[in-house]
Amino acid sequence: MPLIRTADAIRTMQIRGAGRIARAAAAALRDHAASIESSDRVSFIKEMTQAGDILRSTRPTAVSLPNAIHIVLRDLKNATSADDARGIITKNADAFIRASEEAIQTIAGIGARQIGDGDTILTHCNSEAALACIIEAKRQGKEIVVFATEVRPWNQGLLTIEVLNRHEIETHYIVDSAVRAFINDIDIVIAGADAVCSDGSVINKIGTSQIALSAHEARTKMVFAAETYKFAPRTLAGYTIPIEERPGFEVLSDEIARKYPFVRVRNPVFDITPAAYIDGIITETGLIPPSYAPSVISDHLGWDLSLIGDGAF
Ligand code: RUB
Repeated sequence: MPLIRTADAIRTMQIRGAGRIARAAAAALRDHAASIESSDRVSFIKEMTQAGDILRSTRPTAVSLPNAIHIVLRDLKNATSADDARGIITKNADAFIRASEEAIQTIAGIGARQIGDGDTILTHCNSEAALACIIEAKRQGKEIVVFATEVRPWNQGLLTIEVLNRHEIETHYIVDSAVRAFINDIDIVIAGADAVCSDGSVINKIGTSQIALSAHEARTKMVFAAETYKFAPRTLAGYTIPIEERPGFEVLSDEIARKYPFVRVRNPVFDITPAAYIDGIITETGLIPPSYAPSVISDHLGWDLSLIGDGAF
């Protein structure tokens, strides 16, 4: 898919979910690099940097997106020619996509061990990492039941129940506000992540933090499934992650909204679950407590404060 079309598809949420967004961006950069005719090294690198900026500006919250762009473009300064730079991008993009898919498989194995035979699991939004854990538990022969939320206003829960149904997993579909009514029936909550911050908090689909609060109150285990490219280096330097707020018409049609000129719809699409409400984060490097987030950023991803400037992410 051409770069501009990928950027549009991410912006309009035809491509959505932090992992899929990251892989689509990596593939778009690789394909864009192949399509550039210039043989001039400097203009090639300039054009690829602009391409990265276009993709980065599509959605602000999922850190997997800037992380993927950084990984694909990071070695360009060492390129000796435009052809060399193209080769580096292809290699980095393919390696990132492969590593992302492998990470989800590893997470599935670790996450499935968190799920007991006979367990009832709650999941929110549509996370391929969280679903991979549930599907793997089912594959291992565990008898499981899943509660899946509706996820207003985009109804990503419909995508989730399609996947669960395809894997013949018994599922209860509930409105978001019914979570607390059912929380005592739940053994474990498994959600995905758009960003993991250095203080161990996790940013995910709006409503996740309310679920975490309910789970905490009910002493129900709450874990997140997150590949390490969802950890946010900038948060180590004190930067915060912007929470995307989408247009009001996604919640209330313009036709109704026009009748109420004093009413303003607010539509933040992510929220922050504090570390205190998180029992564990399942990554491809293992099941870790939220307090390990800084070490994932510095030891595993290789970031330190000197590398995190205003120009970085
Ligand atoms: C998707 C969402 C998902 C995370 C993790 O939000 O919040 O839970 O991105 O997903 P949106 P995954 O639909 O607004 O993109 O595990 O697939 O990366």
